[in-house]
Amino acid sequence: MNKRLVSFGIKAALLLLLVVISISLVSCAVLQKVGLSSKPSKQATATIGSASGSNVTGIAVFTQNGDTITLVVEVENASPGVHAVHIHENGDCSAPDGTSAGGHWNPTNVAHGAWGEGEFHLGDIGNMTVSENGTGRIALTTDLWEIGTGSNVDIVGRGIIVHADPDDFTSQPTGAAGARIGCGAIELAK
Ligand SMILES: [Cu+2]
Ligand SMILES: [Zn+2]
Repeated sequence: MNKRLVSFGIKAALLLLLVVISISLVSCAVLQKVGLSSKPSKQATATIGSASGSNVTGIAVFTQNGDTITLVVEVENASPGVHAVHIHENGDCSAPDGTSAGGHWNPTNVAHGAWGEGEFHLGDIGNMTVSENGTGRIALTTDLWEIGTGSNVDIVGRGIIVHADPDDFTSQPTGAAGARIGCGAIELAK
């Protein structure tokens, strides 16, 4: 075979290899940015259904990044205004009024309160504002929870509760947040 032809062939092959490597590197980075990486971070989710005769639906997503977990709760068809959101002990929404979810999740055995201020339950997420169109969102990032470890601070198997009223952050042990209008069981994402 012609020497020049062979040399051209090798150069062309190397160039093609370089292009393929670049494309795969870029697409990996893009996929990671949009959260579609083949190796997703640990996640847990809860599908929120209505309770106590409400029409509330929603979703809660817990995503781990290193030592921190970010929770995003989003609801629809809720009454406009301020609604308390908590993690309760049981991932059990079988009772029509949500009472099967038990009390506030409180693995550290402290008083109810406002997140990040003095004593507070590990389930004291806070108050979510629902707008006129019935949608609301609350987010929280913390290193106090774990996902799927089976430890006493593992959020899997617990319940998310959306209340009719705001949390006053002082009344014990519930924050006087009223009826339970939304409930979801927290499960490890597959
Ligand atoms: Cu609650
Ligand atoms: Zn509490």
